Amino acid sequence: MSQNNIDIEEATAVNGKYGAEQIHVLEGLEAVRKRPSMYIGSISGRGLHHLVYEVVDNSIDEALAGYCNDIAITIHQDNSITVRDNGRGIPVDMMKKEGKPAVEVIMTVLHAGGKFGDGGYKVSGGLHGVGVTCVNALSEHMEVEVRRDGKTYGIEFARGKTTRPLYEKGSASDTGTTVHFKPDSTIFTELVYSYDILRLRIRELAFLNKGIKITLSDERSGKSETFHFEGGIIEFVRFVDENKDKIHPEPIYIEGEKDGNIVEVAMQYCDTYSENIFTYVNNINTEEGGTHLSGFKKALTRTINDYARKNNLLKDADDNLSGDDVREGLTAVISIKVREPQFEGQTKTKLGNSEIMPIVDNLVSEALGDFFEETPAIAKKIVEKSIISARARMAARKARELTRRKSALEVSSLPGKLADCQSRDAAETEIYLVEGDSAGGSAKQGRDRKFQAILPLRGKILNVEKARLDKILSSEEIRNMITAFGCGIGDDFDLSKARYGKIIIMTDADVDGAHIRTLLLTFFYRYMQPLVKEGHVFIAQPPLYLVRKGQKHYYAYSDEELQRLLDEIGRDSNPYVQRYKGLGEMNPEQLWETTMDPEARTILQVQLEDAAEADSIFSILMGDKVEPRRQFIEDNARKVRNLDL
Ligand code: 0RA
Repeated sequence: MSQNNIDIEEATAVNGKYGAEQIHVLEGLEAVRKRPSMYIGSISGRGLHHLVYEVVDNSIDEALAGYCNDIAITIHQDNSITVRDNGRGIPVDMMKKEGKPAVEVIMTVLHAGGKFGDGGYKVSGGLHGVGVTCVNALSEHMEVEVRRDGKTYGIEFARGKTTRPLYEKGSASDTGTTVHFKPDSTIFTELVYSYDILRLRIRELAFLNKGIKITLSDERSGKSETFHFEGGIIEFVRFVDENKDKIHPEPIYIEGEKDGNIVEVAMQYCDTYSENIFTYVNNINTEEGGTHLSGFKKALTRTINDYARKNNLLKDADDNLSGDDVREGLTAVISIKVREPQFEGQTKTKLGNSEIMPIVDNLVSEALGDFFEETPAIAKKIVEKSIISARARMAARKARELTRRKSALEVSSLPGKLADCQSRDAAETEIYLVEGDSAGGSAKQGRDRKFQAILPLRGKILNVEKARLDKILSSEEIRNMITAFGCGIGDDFDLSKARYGKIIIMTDADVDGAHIRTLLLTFFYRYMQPLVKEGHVFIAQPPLYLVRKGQKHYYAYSDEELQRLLDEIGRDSNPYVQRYKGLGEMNPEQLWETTMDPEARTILQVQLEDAAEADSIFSILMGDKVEPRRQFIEDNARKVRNLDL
């Protein structure tokens, strides 16, 4: 209490006119509770997990300021969360104007955090950077423990309101902050934390902020992992490329600072065909790119062309290598820290600051130019790979122009195998990609032709992970999909042209079906990524069993459901159980009522939680190396039915 007594007179003095301020504070918290989605994006699982990120971001800020290197996150049995750090501890001294300790103001006044900041690279410039105050407002209960000046302090809140003012708990041998909160069950529709979702973001933060040790523990399962990367984004790139064959052994690393902007790039070329650039601003994934990405691309294209010309690897008569050519097989992580980021774009994940483009461009050109001069053997390999890519691209362009010219025409150019729907409103239309012609036939008869289109696929489609665009475009199954979807492919992809709102993969519930599904997902992920990112791709869930009893019939979609069903209808009556081996065993009516009727069916939406993780999974599943694939399948064998990307 001693600390709090200092300003007691002041506090009482201002308390009179304090009524108004106090009301203002409560209004702020009320606003958050009334419209939580405006502050944390959603009240579903996404928002629930976002609460943790908000709290962790504060500890990361403290680490970026150089005062903290150890953060521990714990999921408790009751799905409450503790975040503990070894920073300076939130200040507890009395604030004269507010008449309250700083920690209480920070936790209860919206945007108060900024006042205390020392001009660091606040993550709070970001998507929902509304800080820990919102987490407090949306928690049934929150306790903050501060270790500072040899003492431990505590303060408690419920739904954002102080329930126990700051008190002294005892002594402290270190400094730091511990925040414990339980999300409000009257606000959130989902209350169970996913270890795997938190893990992805925490690992990402550990990659992006080298040297910080971040531990995630789950008391529900006993699981615990520590992420700590001295190499930072170099290790990030190594991780993404873990199962690929590299063109050069070590990632190229570029680091620099200009006008207070910190730029870090790690990049590596592999013997693959896709391009993977992950960009971050103040630890926020800038999915829509922006000026930092543009600066990087400009620098890369120019530096490689300059080197190729200077060393006669490109002749006078040759065209310049294009951006796509020099990025084939490239994995890169660009992470920059900017004091006042401006975020633009549809999802506010595009960096708008124009001053950043030349900064990244100059830094990368210079560093990469030096690297090429110092390691000509690697430079030559990269140029040669780009030249091969340019040749393949030329061939692909011809094939693609054919496809595009065809798709420009109307119905007549649509694939013969496609049974199109009547509606042209993508908000209601869906296309089923069906394994095999016979199931395709049933689906065509069973569907609602008003809004459901059917495209049967014959057998396995081409593995796009192992082929270049020209070869990919020579595959008939793939061309059929491109024409049917109508939105192009790769750099030409345009989601607004999509002819269907939902793409539904319907394969048999067996190994071949799973393989076809993964092949399709790989193709969509690599060449039609917005389809996946914006949630347009779904997986149909056909039943596994048919159960007949007398005149009645039932379906079961899993083994557990079958057991439950049999318990319900009584086993002694000897119901007839049929296990479906494939979609082909269902007649059109059955297929409609179990798998295609929007009123009755379940479909799984494919979600992309983390692009780096997805890239790694696809290169494991579809790449050249057999051992990691075997290992992955073994590790995930039980999860396969719900493969999230
Ligand atoms: C305001 C000012 C200072 C530190 C913090 C806030 C702070 C906040 C959080 C939230 C979680 N962990 C945190 N650690 C620190 C600076 C304090 C000083 O100048 O000593």
